[in-house]
Amino acid sequence: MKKLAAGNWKMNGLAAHLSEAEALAGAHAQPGCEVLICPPATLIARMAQTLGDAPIALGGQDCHSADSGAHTGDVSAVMLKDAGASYVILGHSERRTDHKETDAAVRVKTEAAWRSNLTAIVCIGETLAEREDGKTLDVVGTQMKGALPDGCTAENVVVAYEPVWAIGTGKVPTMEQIAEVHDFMRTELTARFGDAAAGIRLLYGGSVKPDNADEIFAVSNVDGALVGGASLKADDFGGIIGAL
Ligand code: G2H
Repeated sequence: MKKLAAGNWKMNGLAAHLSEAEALAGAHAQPGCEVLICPPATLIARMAQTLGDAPIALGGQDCHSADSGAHTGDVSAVMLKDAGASYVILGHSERRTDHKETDAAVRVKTEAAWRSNLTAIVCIGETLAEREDGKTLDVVGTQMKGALPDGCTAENVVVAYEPVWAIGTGKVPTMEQIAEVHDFMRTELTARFGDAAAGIRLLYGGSVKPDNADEIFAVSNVDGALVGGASLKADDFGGIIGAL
């Protein structure tokens, strides 16, 4: 399995920012792992040009469930593909909060991504209150059941565990807490998808930095990271890629 370092630029990135992607392309030469940048949709096509043949994949941060139509302000999976994307992040907790996205909505968006041959990175994770109530595995299991369609394979889906309380806060779960959830996720995937589950990559996301990437990547069933803030600077993201 190729490990994956995925950068989520969120709502950051103007044309001037393309130089960070260029710097990363110049520095990155890590066989055996895959590097992905998910910039704002406005930059995907230009970044595809900037990166040229560099071994860096591009992705969107959301897509609509329909392929086209009267949905002002939305972007479809077809459009992301057309712009040069091969991945799309779906169900990030910021979208669940800002746009009231449910697991059912994430599921139909995942199916839309598949119609366009995009790999869906489906995000799940508990809030602090849910963890303190001892409900973490219940929440994660429910989100996986609801958001993942039938037919998940190593090629069409990646699952990202992002505890909401660790996102952009600098707080990171203990390695035991990450292992507990990732082992549980693998077990759930195996129960539902059989042999295909072994190759589905499980990313950890939430305050991943160059100085904690080593220990996070050493945790069982962690197959890479979904990185927000630290993916905006080529040096930091390069450090995380180097730890894979
Ligand atoms: C979690 C993560 C990227 P950050 O949202 O998806 O962001 O690394 O800034 O916590």
